[in-house]
Amino acid sequence: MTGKPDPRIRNIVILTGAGVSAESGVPTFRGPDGLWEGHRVEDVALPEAFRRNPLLVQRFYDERRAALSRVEPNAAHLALARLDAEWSGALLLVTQNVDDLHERAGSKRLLHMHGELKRALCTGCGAASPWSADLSGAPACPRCAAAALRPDIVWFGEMPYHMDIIEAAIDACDLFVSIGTSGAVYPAAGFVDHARSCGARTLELNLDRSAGTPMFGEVRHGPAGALVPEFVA
Ligand code: BV8
Repeated sequence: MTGKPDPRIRNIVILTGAGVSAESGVPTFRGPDGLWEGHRVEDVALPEAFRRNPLLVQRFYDERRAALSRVEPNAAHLALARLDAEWSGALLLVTQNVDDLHERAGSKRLLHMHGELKRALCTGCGAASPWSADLSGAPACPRCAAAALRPDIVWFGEMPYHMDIIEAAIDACDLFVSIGTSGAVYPAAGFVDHARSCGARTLELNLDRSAGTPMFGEVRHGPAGALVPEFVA
């Protein structure tokens, strides 16, 4: 991309999923040792689950937040950060991931559509605040002091963040790239269709076939740590 760019490509939208962080040692959701293997989605990633058993849900996210200090960005994150720094056209990196590896690699033009492990949300006043400690200790909201913090994570049935910005960027993009996602969760899984209807080229970089593969104009299978630096070069 940054070497011999195609003159027809100015505006790029990139969607990442758990597969982009897999080589950093962050478990995916639906893989052989996936996160959902250890937990039923219904028990940890639904507002009802949080209401029913807040401590179980807080601990599920506390464990994942604590694990962030033990992992590093991989070659895929670093290549995307280089593209961000060098690409003169429009570029938006939309991640479904709630880890902070894209930021730590240096990506700036980045949106977390499913929230972030390192942020908390107050169920009392709705304020979001940076958070890196355990939430299972029922800490108080820094703004309203209510003991009502939850992970700032978009659960099933909740509206993903930044959808207006994301949809406008896809409307205007010439290239839509999906990296490391199973295409199992909407609305993210529907972005490729939206991009195609706007005439964009579509490329999937994924370890193996996903639910979205048939919808992409071009598909490359392999580890993100190898495919993404190749794509960015
Ligand atoms: C909403 C919490 C509306 C964060 C998550 C339309 C049709 C059908 C269903 C729906 C629909 N619209 C809405 C729904 C319902 C639902 C949904 O999609 N259900 C599915 C299961 C059918 N969607 C929602 O509820 C969404 N909300 O639409 O709200 C609304 C409207 C009005 C008012 C209010 C609401 C909310 C979705 C967000 C849910 N939150 N998790 C967390 O805990 O982390 S979803 C969860 O799955 C994660 O966020 C994750 O990001 C997401 C997708 O998973 P992937 O990232 O793709 O990971 P996965 O393990 O599945 O796959 C990994 C891939 O990587 C694999 O393909 C693998 O091959 C590849 N890979 C592995 N290693 C590598 C690799 N690739 C490259 N290199 C490697 N090394």
